[in-house]
Amino acid sequence: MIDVNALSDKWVAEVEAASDLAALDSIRVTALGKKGEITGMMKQMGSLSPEERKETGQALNKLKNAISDAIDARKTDLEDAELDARLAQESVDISQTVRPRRKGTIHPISQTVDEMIAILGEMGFTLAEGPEVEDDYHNFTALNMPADHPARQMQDTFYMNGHSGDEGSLVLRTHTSPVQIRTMLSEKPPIRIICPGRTFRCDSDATHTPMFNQVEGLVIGKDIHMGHLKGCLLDFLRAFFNEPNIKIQLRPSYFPFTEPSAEVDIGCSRQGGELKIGEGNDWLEILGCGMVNPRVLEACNIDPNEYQGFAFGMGIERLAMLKYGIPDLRTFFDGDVRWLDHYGFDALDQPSMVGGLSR
Ligand code: 2U9
Repeated sequence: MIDVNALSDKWVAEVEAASDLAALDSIRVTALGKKGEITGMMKQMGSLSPEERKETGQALNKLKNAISDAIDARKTDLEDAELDARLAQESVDISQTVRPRRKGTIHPISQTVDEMIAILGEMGFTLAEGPEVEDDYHNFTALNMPADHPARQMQDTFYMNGHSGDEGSLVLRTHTSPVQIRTMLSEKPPIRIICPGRTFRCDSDATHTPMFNQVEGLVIGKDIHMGHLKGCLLDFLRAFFNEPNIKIQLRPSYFPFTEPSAEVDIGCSRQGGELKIGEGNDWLEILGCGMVNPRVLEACNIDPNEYQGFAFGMGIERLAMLKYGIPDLRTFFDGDVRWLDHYGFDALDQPSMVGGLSR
């Protein structure tokens, strides 16, 4: 008679000692495979009497099940151990600090826009945005530049395919002013918005790039006058250059969308070829501004007898160059990582009026 318990103990001990999945499979084949020991014993049952066959069959089935169960249990253990080992080997220590040399930086344009938004936001302006592909009406006509106005030629416009000159035909916006037109058409005064964004002019030399960034501001309300405009710009420029005593002067100028119009200079010194903002007796042109032309208000269904407004516009690259001592405009668009390493900003250095504007 077969000693099931002894055989079971022998095979289960072998199974439990299997050190890996390959060894375990080899044990399975030796015991239960086609030519395996247990299979061989089953094959010999034909020579037994019916009673012996029944008893031996039951015993062998019990043995087979015991070995199979042991193999399954060991297989699960070995697979778990293998997975644990792989996970341990492939694990990444996410608590490891990033190597500073390989850190990305915030582009000076983004940083400067964020600073301007922080200052003007604190002063009560909200952000407005609009499309970079504009129609002729919002980019020109509504801004007091009808079809044959000479100022249109001065803007070096990129015309889109199929531009016909009528009000629906498309251009790349030459300024962010159409955003203000759209806001005035969709909202009632009082309005206090800033419009940062990309603008496009077909011009390329040492001081012009075909794409550049602007921030424009617009205030519409009752009894708004140039004193408000000058005070607003003075507060903004003092905060932006972190120079509480900065002086400004307004020189008469001309823009079709403002009347009167002015260019704004800030006080500076240019001793020994070095430019210093906020001191000295020289002047440096920094932005343009004016009172919104009544024709522009009328085009936006705002009664100029009831409401007035002021507007200003500035080039972001120019202000970033002055603030951060960046000598060449074209380097902003080169995408040179060495330049970004040098002039870029820490991602955590987010400008705010309480936390400071920049390092
Ligand atoms: C509306 C009405 C008036 C926006 C203005 C300027 C003056 C200006 C230039 C500065 C440097 C453009 O980037 S730059 O070349 N802009 O001088 N912009 S007033 O006046 C507006 C805008 C919108 C409805």
